[in-house]
Amino acid sequence: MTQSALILVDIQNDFLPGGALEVPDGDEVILVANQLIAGFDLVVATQDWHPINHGSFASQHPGHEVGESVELAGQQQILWPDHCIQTTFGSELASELNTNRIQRIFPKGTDPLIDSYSGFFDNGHRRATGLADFLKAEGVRRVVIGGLATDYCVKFTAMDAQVLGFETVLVQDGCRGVNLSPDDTSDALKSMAAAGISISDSRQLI
Ligand code: VGL
Ligand code: ZN
Repeated sequence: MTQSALILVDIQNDFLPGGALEVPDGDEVILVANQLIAGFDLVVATQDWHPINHGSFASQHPGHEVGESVELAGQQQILWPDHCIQTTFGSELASELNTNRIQRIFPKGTDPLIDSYSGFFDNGHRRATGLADFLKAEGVRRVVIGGLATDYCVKFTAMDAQVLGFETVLVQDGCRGVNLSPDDTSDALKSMAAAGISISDSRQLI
């Protein structure tokens, strides 16, 4: 039997309504995640885990605003509000999420000089988080992905999973997008589908 893993991306307080980088209706992914969790032997999570001076924060770039793009250590970087600062409430996984069966949590975005949208690698693909090695060691061949946000961390995680050779399934109703531009989420879904990722629905998977 194909070993499947569920990857829950960044279901953290700061991405929920009222959080520092709120994703519209982001809280709606929690119920879907909890339903999915019950159906998987292997569940992992990623956690955006920034130091207080992270270079993706607009606060670190005087004269620049949230949503602008700047160069950060040689790479283009979109500026965000301060979010998911290590050990703060905003960085904690959502309290309503059933974390009992999450075997391992992979922190990312810890280097102040580079962001990490993907749960597998930083945005420069320089350093791995260990997620790929972990999944391979567990014999995983198929990954099912949900969480926040569809147009950033979910998309980059899914794209890397597909390139790494996992059969990759995106749970459309189990994720929500930031939509800095209104079409970002639908564009992200199109790019993922074009890359060979299956766009599915929790009802087909539970
Ligand atoms: C995310 C922007 C900045 C995400 C994380 O989880 O999608 N987006 N940091
Ligand atoms: Zn972040």
